Amino acid sequence: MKPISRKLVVLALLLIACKSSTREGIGPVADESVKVTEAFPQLTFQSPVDLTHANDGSNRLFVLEQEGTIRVFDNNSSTATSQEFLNIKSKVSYGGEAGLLGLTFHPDYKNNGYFFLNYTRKTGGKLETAIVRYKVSASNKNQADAASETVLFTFDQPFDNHNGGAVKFGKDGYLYVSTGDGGSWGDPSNNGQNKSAFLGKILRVDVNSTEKGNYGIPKDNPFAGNKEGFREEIYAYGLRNPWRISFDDATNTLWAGDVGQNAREEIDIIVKGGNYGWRRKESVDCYNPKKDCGESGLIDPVLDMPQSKGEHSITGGFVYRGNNVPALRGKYIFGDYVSGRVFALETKDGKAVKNTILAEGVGQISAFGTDAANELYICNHGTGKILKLVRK
Ligand SMILES: [Ca+2]
Ligand SMILES: [Ca+2]
Repeated sequence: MKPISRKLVVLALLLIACKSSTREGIGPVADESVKVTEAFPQLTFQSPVDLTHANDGSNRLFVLEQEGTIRVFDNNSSTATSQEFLNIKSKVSYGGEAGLLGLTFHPDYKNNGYFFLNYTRKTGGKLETAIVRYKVSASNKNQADAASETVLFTFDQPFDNHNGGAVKFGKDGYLYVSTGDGGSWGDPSNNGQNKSAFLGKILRVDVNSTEKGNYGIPKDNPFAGNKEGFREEIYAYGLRNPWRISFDDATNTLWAGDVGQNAREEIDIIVKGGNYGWRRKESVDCYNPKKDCGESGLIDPVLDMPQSKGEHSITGGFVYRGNNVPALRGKYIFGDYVSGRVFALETKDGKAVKNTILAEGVGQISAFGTDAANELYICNHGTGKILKLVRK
């Protein structure tokens, strides 16, 4: 064989390899420029599942403990103590994937003191998700008024697992809520595709309206005013367990990590009215039915991750818009609860172009969160430590 034709053979083999690797997802490749370190070495939390700030200029952080407490502390690496902001353990049904799962502050928290929670509880012996509003104490900014609970809405949870759990405000001022498919295995009731169910969805409501009691339906929700019995709260559907979601305000993009069944994990960009496939598809594969699952109209993930590479429970993160680690700016930083890896996903026009492993052995990554300066933090569910990415 002449050298030139040998080169062509190598090139052809490379092209075949690239083509098949597309089926196996993008990358990932390693990055050696950053490392994970403890953000608040003196603080330890009990099963942290969310971290956020109040956008009130106070430079405090709030950490959600799954059993039913919110703790508040000064955002300073030398902080030695945190205070209990709210304790609703007596209301919360806790264990496995259930508990106090999501916290977000009203965009006008500074003036109205409102914040919102997503938690599981038992009413009449039956598990349900409650989306509620609380208010800060009038006299102590580090203490919520425990008697101020106002229920926006609730919906049944047929099984303990797949409760979704996130609550986030968009730039439109509406509250977005992620719900899981209700649980068990394989979405037995097909909740993801059932537009009459709250389960397996991203919901969107107007917390400043009283049209439905303590909230309203944005007029441009996909099923607002429908006569077919569809839930008017639905913003997008066909999700399995979008445990963590986030907004990238710079591009007004809603990101979700949707936890897979037993073959594939996925990262989605959520658009209004979108159908993300579950249970017809698990990420890029037909799931139920196993073939001819009616793929037209279903939105595939931005990033597909086969579980064979080690990821088994994806934890959605944030597009990094902070200053401390310039190399990460504009990249979607996310992780996996089981593999303990942290990734940086680069996209162009809504398509994945590169996925990088930033760190390994980070532990049980339950959530990512940001402070008022858009710096990023990682919750380690197992050790209770809050971590951050820094330049090496
Ligand atoms: Ca459930
Ligand atoms: Ca999907």
